[in-house]
Order: sequence, then structure tokens, then C-alpha cells
Amino acid sequence: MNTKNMIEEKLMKSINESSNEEIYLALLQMIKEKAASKVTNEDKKKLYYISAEFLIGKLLSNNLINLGLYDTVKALLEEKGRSLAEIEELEMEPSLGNGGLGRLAACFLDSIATLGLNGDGVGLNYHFGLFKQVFENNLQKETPNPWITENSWLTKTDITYPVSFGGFTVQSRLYDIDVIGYDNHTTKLHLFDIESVDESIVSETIDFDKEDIRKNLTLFLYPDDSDEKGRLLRVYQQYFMVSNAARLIIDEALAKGCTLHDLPDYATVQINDTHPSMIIPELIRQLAERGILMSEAIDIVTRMCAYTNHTILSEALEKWPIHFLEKAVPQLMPIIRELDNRIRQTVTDESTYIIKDNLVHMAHMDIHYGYSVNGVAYLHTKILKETELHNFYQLYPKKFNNKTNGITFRRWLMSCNPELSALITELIGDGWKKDASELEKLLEYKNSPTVLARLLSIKSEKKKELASYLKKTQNITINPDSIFDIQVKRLHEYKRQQLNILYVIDKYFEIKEGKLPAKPITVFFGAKAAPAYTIAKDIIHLILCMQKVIASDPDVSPYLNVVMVENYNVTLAEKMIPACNISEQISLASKEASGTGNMKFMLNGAITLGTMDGANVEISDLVGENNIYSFGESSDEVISRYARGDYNAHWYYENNERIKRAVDFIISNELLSVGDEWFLRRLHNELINKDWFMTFPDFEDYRNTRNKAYDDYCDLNTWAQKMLVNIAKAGFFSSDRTIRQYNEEIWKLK
Ligand code: 26Q
Repeated sequence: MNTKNMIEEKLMKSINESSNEEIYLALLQMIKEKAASKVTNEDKKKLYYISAEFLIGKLLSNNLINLGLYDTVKALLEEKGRSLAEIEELEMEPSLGNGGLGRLAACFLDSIATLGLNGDGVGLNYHFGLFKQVFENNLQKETPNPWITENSWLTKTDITYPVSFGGFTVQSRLYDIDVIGYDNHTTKLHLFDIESVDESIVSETIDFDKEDIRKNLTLFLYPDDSDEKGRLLRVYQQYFMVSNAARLIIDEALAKGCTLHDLPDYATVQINDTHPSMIIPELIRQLAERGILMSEAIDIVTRMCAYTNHTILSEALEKWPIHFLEKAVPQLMPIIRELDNRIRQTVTDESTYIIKDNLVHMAHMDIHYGYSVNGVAYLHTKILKETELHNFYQLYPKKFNNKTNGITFRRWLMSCNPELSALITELIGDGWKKDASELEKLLEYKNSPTVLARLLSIKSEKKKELASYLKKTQNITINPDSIFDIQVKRLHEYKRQQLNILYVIDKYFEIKEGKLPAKPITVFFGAKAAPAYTIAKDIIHLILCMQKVIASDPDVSPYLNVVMVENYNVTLAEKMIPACNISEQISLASKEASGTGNMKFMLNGAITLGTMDGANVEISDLVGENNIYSFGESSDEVISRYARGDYNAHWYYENNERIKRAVDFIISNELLSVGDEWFLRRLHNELINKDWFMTFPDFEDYRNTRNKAYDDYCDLNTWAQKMLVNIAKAGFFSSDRTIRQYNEEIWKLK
């Protein structure tokens, strides 16, 4: 049956007579059916990618692309005067992740399916996901973000397990989402829920009764906030996730004839950061329950589990108080104590013990009782080996390995930028869709004026599209001919949105003094702050106030504008990234494990303005220094500053006129007239007295480098060459490459 007939069969009427909602539902149903007829790899050994987050984004367009139906459906709808983009607006975005880690898991599933590997994702079905951000009085407010509608991508299965906590038991239910690979394979994302979940305990705010686990367990995703108190619910969530995962793993292996003694031949587990680390003691517990002796169970599990570290901020490494675990999951504590005792008997280095000061160090358990430990970019892994996890590296040098992150080009190029995809295919054929290294063939066109002109014209088109989308959805007016300078990512001090806004303030002063930029500039921000992260919220407040101050200043706004988009999410990313000229990747060197936004921007022809941090280092190596704007202190310099402990923010503030002028503007009359004095003073104080992530030492270099980038932009031909080189060299960052490496070096699936 052809696609048109299939859609109309589902509609039971013609496309003409149907509403957009009806068409959306028909497409959803059609895609689910198509997914069911694709091939699933059923080899003996299977990967379980366990993650508290899968930031999958909307699925309609992506699934159509991966099924090879996107162009057909789009054309079919256009023929009838309908637009796929409008239909896509009806789809709710599942917000099942905070940021990078969750989005990485989603890209990995796409690549696992595309490569036809036998691997599924396992996570939780949060009904409200991460909060939705709204701005009120230039402040972030959090509201619930319901995304599950009556007809969604979720399919209810008949798999249900009892999961016991200290004092009570809940019943789980598994829901599946099909993960459709590009071409002919599929896998699944398994999301566990509780049968007794109760959405009605949530009102307009994200405050709810934290006590009744039977009702609230799967309502919310915890925001990335290592400071937040009262995280007991997160322990319940984590245990619920891994207990179900362990059951699923064992049941699926048994069904294939596994004896349990040979479980590592049937299953391998990737632990995505420490959030699923309790899978280790839980698998041991379930094996023991089925008659395997403790020593053997430990050995089996150690041959099954591999751990990925995503952070070097030591305060973000999860350590659970013993009394939390005793209360929530008492059945695990004897096992965790046994695991710790075995280490104490064989290892002298106390810093590696699992239980210390009544805290259970989850990462330590992963490293001792897993067979692989990986970082997510070359520099990150190097820092783990040399400093952060050095003591573990000395114990287990062979376990440590690097897997530089990647992104799926299906979503981050084919789907979000069909115009650029089409141009690439026209120039070099479509081999790049399966083998991203073929993008290098584009280098041949480095001196072709027509190709460079077309790159620029696609970029202009995407900028216009973004401007009109933001006008329509957020009533923001943007000059599409300005330079689009974009920083979108979670708000965190180490990512240094504050450095960016200090630059904006400096530029504001220059314009006031009559030093006008050659081209108008729009500085975009998009960022959610964890609800309890005070300084992060103060930075958002400053950005929003600055947006107002500039917008109402006719001397400045023709040349410079700030736009902070509300509720930055995957959907907005897909519209902002293709429209970007300058990609801000300005974390304090050594702090950003990898970054993946940096890769998405590069692939879409934005030029990176960044520190030598995370994967920026690898981007710089690939494109060469003429095609990236690097600045700032090196990670070695930063690490030794911390070691010396002698950084003095106040000294920079007193000795650098520009820094002082910009920082003091935070408490100027202009800002106080639009903002909240308490919040602005608090931030001012934080910066001049602490500045823990060292924005001041990098300020001058950042300013000069950014100004240079703006100057260079005026020579559009040379700029377009930089764009072309960035696109051509982005192939390395395909998550297909990353997943191939995970498989060859860690999972060893067929
Ligand atoms: C921990 C405890 C309690 C509540 C929340 C959390 C929590 C939740 C999410 C801690 C961390 C996260 C997310 C971390 C994250 O996204 N890390 C990013 O991972 C990316 C993929 O590897 C990297 O590219 C980024 O550099 C890294 O910051």
C-alpha cells in the first residue's frame, strides 16, 4: 500500500477533510505499524543502556526520516495545502532529560538502532519530566510539563514486576517506545512506570507531596542540582529503575536458555553516570535470590557492567548517606557492605573505599565492580586518569578508556536542516548519511564561490525561519540580518553564561561611547536553571534585565540585542542551531566533560568561540586554528590555580577597569530600575568576592577573540570557507562512530 493510502486508511477519510490533529494521529499509527515490521536484532548477547534520562525530543519527523518517508509525506501534505511543520507543532516534547547526558543517551539509541546492534534503553516514564520554564518579572518560574497524551509514542506492555522498598512494595508496568534506526532496524526504549502513579497530586506548581512514594515515584525528573536537599525520592526512583532493569535482563536471558552462570554471555550493561549504579548490588541480590553464591554473583556482575563518567565536578559525584539507603532499600545495604569489605581486604588506598564517613560512593562501586570506565572526550578521560580518578587508574589501568561523545546526524542535520542536507547530498552524494567521514569530500569545494554562496544563503534562510518562529511563539522581534551569536545549554556557573553577559555589558558601553560594531549582533541565550540553584537563577535574572535595558535603549538596540528564549528544549535547539553563526562554548577549561551542543553547531556551519575544554579540543584539532576561535587559560593552568588556591577575584576587579565597569553595571541604576535589587546585589557580590569559575582571568582574551570573530564575519567569503571546513570535519562526531567504538572496545556485541 502506498503512503497516501495508508494515511487515508487510518484517517478513514481524505487528507482534505481531516484536521491537523487527525493527520498527526494517523501518522503516529502508521509509523508504529511500520516500526513493527522492521528487523530487530535478536542475537544472544544484548546491551542494556540504563539511564535516568533519555532526552528524545519530538519523534514524528525523526521517525519519518529514519523510515525514509519524510520527503514523501511532506510532499503529500503540501499537495493538499497542509504543512508537516504545523502538524509537528501538535506533538508534545517528552522532557525526559536535563541536558547533555540525557540527549546523549537518545543519540546513542538512534545509532544503536541504525547500526543494527542488539541493544535497548532502560529508563523511567516521568509523567511531567523536567519542569517547564516560564519567565515572570525577569525571573525563572517552574511549572509542570505534562507530555503524555492519550495517543502517544508509548506502548503499554504486559510486563509488570513487584518492586520492594523498605516497608512497602509497588507494582511496576513497562511502557515501550520504538526506536527506529535509519534504514531497516529497530530497537526499544523501555520506560518503567508504577501502576499506582497519581498525577492529580500535582497542581499548578512543581511542589507536591514528597512522602507518598506509591503515588509520586514517576511524576518528575529531578533537576541537575547537586545541592538540593531532600533527595530521598531520587533514591527510590533509581532503585525502582534498576530493580526493574535487573528483572528484565535476567528474564530475557533465561528465555534464551541462559543458566545464569553464563549471564555475561547474554547481557552487558552500560551505566550512564552513577544514576543507575545500584544495578550492581541489585543484580547481585537477584542472582543470589536465584541460588547463585555471593562470590560467583559478584564475579558475574563485574563482568557485565561498564560505567561512563560524565562529570569532573567532584560535588556532582553521587554519594548517598547510608541512612537513606537503609530506609529506602535496606535489602541492598548488606550487599554494598560486602562489596566494600572485599575492597578493604585487598586494597590499601582508603580513598577508593565504597563506604566512607557514612556515605556510599556510587562511582567507587562502579569502578571496582565494573569491567570498563570511560570518559566522554579525550581531555576529560585524561583528567580522570591523571587527577580526579588517578588512584583508581593506578589500581585498574586497563579498565580506563575514552569514548568521545557524538550526535546523531539524522536529527541534527537531516531533520533540523533539510536544506543543508540536500546541498551536501547534491555535492558529494548520500554516502555521508551512513558514513559520516565522507563529509570530508566537501573540502573539494573550499574555493567554489557558488558553493560558498549557497552555504551562506541556507544560513540566512534558517536565520529568517528562527526569527519568524520566535516572533510567532514568544513574540520576540529579531533582526535576521544580524550576527546570530548563541549560547544554549543548562545554566551552570562552570559553563559561564556570566562571562558572555559581561561581554555584552562591555559592548553596550562601547556602543554608548559611539564605538559601533560593523554588523548588528543578536546574542541568544537559552538555559534552564535548577530550581534550587540560586546563583544560576540570579544569572538568568541579569540576562533578562539586560535584554530589557538594551531593548528600550534606542542608542544601542540597532546594533546589539540580547534574546533569552523561554523554555529551551530539544525543539528549540533544532531551530536555533541551524541558524547560528557563532557557537559559544566558553566553559572554564577542565570543567565541561565534553559538550555535545558544540558538535551540533559545527555540523550546521556555526564557528566555535570556545575554551580548550571538553570536545572543543578535538574540534580545534580537526578544523585547525583558522577555523575556530579559541581563548582562555588551559585546563592545566586552571587545575593548578585550584591546587594553589590563590585565585583572587577581587584583585582582577580592582585592577582591570573594563571588568570593574562591566561588573558594577549589575548594580547600576539602569539595571536596578528593571530588576530586583536583592538578586542583582547578590550576584555582584558573588562575582567580585568569589567568582569560583574564574571568569575574570579569561575576560580580556575572550573579549578580544570575540571581537575578532565579529570582524572576520564581515569578510563573508572567508567566513563561508570556515563554515565549510567545520561541516566537512564534523564527521568524527557522528554518534555512529562513538557507538561503533563502544561496541568494539566495551560491549563486543556482534
Ligand atoms: C544528580 C543528583 C541529584 C539530582 C540530579 C543529578 C544529576 C542529573 C543530571 C546530575 C547530573 C546530570 C547531568 C549531567 C550532564 O548532563 N552531564 C553532561 O554530559 C554530557 C554527555 O556526556 C557532556 O557532554 C557534558 O559535558 C556533561 O556536562
